[in-house]
Amino acid sequence: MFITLEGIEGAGKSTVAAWLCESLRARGLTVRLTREPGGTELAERVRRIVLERGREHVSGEAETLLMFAARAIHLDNLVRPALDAGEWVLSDRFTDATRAYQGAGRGLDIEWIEALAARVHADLTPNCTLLLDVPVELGLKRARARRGEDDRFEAETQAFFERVRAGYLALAEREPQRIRLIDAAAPVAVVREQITAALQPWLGALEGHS
Ligand code: Z5A
Repeated sequence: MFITLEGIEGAGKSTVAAWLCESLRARGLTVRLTREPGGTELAERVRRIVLERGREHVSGEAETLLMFAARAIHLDNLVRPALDAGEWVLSDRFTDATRAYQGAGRGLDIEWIEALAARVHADLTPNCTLLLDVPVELGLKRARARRGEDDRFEAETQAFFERVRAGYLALAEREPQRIRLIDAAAPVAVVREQITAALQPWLGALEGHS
């Protein structure tokens, strides 16, 4: 079972990821909690490169290729081996983030992004993607209340995050079976209830087997 969490910054992905991981483990599942870009030692090094605000210009194309480089390393060294071993993998972001940030946000050619996705993981699509949706103003307010220095994405404009959010919502409309829309402006307890309900088809099947 491959579950991904998506949303703009400050949507609450990390908060939900830690709770969901514990709650799945409490059901006796072996769960690997990971994130993108990153997740393995080498992919985390690529993450630092792609997020840092250096002096050199990083084009949208370079950014996209770095995301897929980190992803290919992450898939080979963590995600595929864990799934092959029967574990559940819970990833804070995956390729929908590239579609939303580099595609909708930066305006890069979506067909090029899909071609890279097909090349890197034609064999793998998340079973379920939880899209934590919040109005941009609320997400940015939550994120800004918490962090230190801005990385390259955190320094982006509100208009950029509006395009990213709209990109995510369009993906959810296109793939409603896989991408479950969660109202993440709600209190944490209500967000958790929505997630438990979204995962019920899989959790119910587990209970049926126990
Ligand atoms: N990126 C990309 O461009 N392309 C790609 O392909 C990939 C990524 C994979 C790093 O991602 C950047 O990489 C990201 C997109 C880009 N940049 N941005 N933006 P990241 O996931 O590591 O970074 P992030 O999105 O900035 O994470 P975040 O700001 O930590 O957001 P979050 O994990 O969704 O939020 P949180 O830390 O769980 O919660 C934020 C605060 O809100 C915190 O104080 C919580 O206690 C609070 N919170 C959470 N939920 C609630 C509720 N329900 N009510 C009230 N308060 C809450």
